[in-house]
Amino acid sequence: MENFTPNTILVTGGAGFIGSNFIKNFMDCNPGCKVINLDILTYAGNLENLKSVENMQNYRFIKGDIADSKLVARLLTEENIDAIIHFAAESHVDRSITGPEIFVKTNVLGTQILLEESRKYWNEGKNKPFRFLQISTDEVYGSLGETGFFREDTPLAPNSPYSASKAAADMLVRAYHETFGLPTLNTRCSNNYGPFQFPEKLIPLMINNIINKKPLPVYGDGQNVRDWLHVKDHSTAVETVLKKGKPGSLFNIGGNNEWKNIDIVNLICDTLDKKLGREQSEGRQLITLVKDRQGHDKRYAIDAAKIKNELGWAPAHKFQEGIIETIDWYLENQDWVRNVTSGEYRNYQ
Ligand code: NAD
Ligand code: TDX
Repeated sequence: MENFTPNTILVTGGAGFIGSNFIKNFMDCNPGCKVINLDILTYAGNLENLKSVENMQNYRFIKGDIADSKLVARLLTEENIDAIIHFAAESHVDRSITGPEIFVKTNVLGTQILLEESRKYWNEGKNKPFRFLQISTDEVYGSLGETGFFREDTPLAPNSPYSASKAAADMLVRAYHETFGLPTLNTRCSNNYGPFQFPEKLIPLMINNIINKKPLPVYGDGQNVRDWLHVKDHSTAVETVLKKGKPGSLFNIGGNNEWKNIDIVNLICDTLDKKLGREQSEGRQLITLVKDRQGHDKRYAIDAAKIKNELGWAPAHKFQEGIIETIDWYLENQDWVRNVTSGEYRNYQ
């Protein structure tokens, strides 16, 4: 199949963890493509993440809301956009339990507005080559038992307000393809790790707390399983789907890398004990089993055979190396961590 080669892409949520990693990797590999980054800069969006590209000719940042239909319509036309890569979302499960409304507003309504403006723009452009790529998550499938994997045909069974909002968005993407023929793509990735992840998520939270000798809150019995993928591998998978995926198709993305939460936390503790020259097991003594997350999914595991067989994508990062590099990145970027945990970064963006 012929590759889709965009000249200009609109990335939403490009100041967040995965979006910013994607933009940097994509611009490295596609120097001829212009990247427009639309991000409202919530607590999770940080322009510090994009320092290395901010002055490049082929990069433009716009502070704005994906739910602002006029702004989206203007950007699509003004920049002659060929593809939208839609990362923008409220992304933290715990926040969706204490405050679900913004998840519906951003993840469902925001996605619908982007789809609607894309449809109008694509129709006006006499159906020029265009892609709408929805970045979704394995959490839409719900929870697995001890065995089995999520495949693309696994029924959706979201258990948190976050995953329900992502599932609703996926269904709208599907509907815009089926009803209007909009050339959509949809990816569902497993848990990402790597640099620039906000320290509310498991891995950066544990690293940060160990460094600062604070308790390590492990939910329930710590036996829940997640399938971890390096954020750079997620980026290459998204780029592959964008360029080679058939419109209307859906791809799972995963690293075949399952870990119990407690084993990851132990690994981070032991690694940091050595790196910080602390006594053996000093880190592990900080582990505190706390009340379980409500509706806590037991196990996620992705079957990524489709993207491998159809598009030839496979992860390049080995977890044992990627996690050490990630720990090193947090050790070397304590200013970044201090800024985001104090909220200071919000004063100058
Ligand atoms: P993140 O929370 O780090 O970043 C989200 C970004 O979206 C932020 O920069 C924020 O400012 C922006 N944003 C939020 N609301 C917006 C709005 N109304 N308009 C414009 N921008 C807005 O999230 P992340 O971890 O980078 O996740 C990115 C995407 O990938 C999400 O769609 C998420 O569901 C999906 N995903 C994440 C993971 C993971 O492990 N983190 C795994 C699979 C899929
Ligand atoms: O303090 C904690 N203690 C703990 O035990 C935190 C923050 C998490 N956990 C557990 C809950 C999960 O089983 O660790 C696991 C990972 O938690 P998160 O980092 O919050 O990720 P998760 O809930 O699995 O969701 C992530 O992966 C899928 C992302 O946040 C989503 O955006 C993505 O869609």
